[in-house]
Amino acid sequence: MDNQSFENRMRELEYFHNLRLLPGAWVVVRVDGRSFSRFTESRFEKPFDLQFHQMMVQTAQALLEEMPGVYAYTESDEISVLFPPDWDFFGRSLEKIVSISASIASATMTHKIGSFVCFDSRVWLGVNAVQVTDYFSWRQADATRCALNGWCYWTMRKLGLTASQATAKLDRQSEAFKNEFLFQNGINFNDLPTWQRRGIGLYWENYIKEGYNPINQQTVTTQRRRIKVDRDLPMKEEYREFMAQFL
Ligand SMILES: Nc1nc2c(ncn2[C@@H]2O[C@H](COP(=O)(O)OP(=O)(O)O)[C@@H](O)[C@H]2O)c(=O)[nH]1
Ligand SMILES: [Mg+2]
Repeated sequence: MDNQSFENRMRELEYFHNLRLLPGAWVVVRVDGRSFSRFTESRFEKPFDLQFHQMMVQTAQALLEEMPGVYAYTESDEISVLFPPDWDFFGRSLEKIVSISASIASATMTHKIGSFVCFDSRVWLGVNAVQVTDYFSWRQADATRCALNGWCYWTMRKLGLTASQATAKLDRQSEAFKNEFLFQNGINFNDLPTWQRRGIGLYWENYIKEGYNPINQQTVTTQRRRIKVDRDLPMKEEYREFMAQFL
């Protein structure tokens, strides 16, 4: 067997390497922290820790810049990044996209948090703008549901219930029950910070940068791009309308 056929035979066994994302489809890459509850429980404020979420925002920013995407959304320990239909990162190779996104997220968060953490990554495909809007509404609804549940769970724990008692008490309970439980304990869910209830969005914005030209001693202005971190996202129908600017 010559070297070339040996080379080819070995390459053929990189079986999934030729998988490409559907041309012309919208792409969302979602990374999720692996077993984050294991270390967040002892190291961070519960149910929400501002510092932890600032590190998630920095990780989302790294993904938005490096890949590069048009919109990123983070809630809990996950980040979704949206890419347009003509996005051509590594020729839309699935293996490259999931491995590089997981690497960027893991490296950034490890650096920020100061201990080893990792993320998994997956790809979601949308064939039109409505599906993309549905996707982000879905993740936002998950954020709201988890925030309500998390606040109830940790309020119960602080009242002395064990993990299994609190879980059992919340099992299959309605939203109204959970809101009322919090209210009885001095927490108005709707008054909690917006970022906890709706998640955080990141997107590019243009701004005017002023400079000084020492040669002709004049002020010059240039248009630049930077990432805006939006901790005050709208919700439900308004969020769907807000998403239209990226689609
Ligand atoms: N203490 C704390 N934990 C958080 C915060 N945000 C997310 N988490 C944790 O991240 C977990 C995310 O859920 P999931 O991905 O299903 O859990 P995993 O499999 O352990 O990563 C939550 O259950 C929380 O334990 C936060 O602000 N504070
Ligand atoms: Mg996780």
